[in-house]
Amino acid sequence: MTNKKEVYRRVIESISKGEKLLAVLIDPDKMMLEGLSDFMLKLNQSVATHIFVGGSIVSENATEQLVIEIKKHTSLPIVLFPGDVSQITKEADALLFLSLISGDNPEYLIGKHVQAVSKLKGSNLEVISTGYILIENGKQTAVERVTKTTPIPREHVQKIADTAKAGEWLGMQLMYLEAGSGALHPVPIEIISFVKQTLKIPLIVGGGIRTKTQLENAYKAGANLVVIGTAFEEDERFFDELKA
Ligand code: 1GP
Repeated sequence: MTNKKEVYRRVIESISKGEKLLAVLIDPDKMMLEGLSDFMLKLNQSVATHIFVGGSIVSENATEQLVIEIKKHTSLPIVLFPGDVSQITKEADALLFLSLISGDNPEYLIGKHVQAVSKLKGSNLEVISTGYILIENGKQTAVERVTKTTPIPREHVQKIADTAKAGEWLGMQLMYLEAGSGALHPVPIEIISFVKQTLKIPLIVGGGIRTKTQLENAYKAGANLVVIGTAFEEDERFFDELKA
């Protein structure tokens, strides 16, 4: 059965029209359900186009409960961005089926994926194969700790671009350049534009983006979709700043 939101097809369509996409990342471990309706009110009035749900360490069932609640407040597509198989829930619209291709931990290249299959079979979730590249940002991030992988140094631009291209040639549908949640430095614009030149698939960029200028710079450099979590978590007025 086709998922009615057709998330990937619409991403491609938006990009072909020159639109820039913004995903608000909601971490089930940090978002209190009591605060959700106010947060969603702001989100719905903002320029956000997608809601990503996920985190590095999330307690069992928290993701499903949160997605059910979010759905009551929005018609935006809800996309799982899971740190672990336990975060997969059929309540969402789509799933980023992430391969951590910057690292060499087989669990995050194929192991978790195999475990996920029994949860995905029979669900209506749209599965979107996504290459995930962790780039060093100045401090250790949760992804690094949890996955026990080393990010690619920022100065290894060619290696980052080659990793992205290899992912595309392996058939991945999206490529995600990640500095890590709460990163000190977002992915540098030079890296975004260099990677973008080599890729045909859409480019996602996230981690450490806290200002409208950083967001615009990421788009100018070639990001098709930007993911922001911490800046909204820390201050919901950031939703209004982006409109101004
Ligand atoms: C993390 O890229 C996302 O996986 C978003 O990062 O929380 O720093 O915005 P921030």
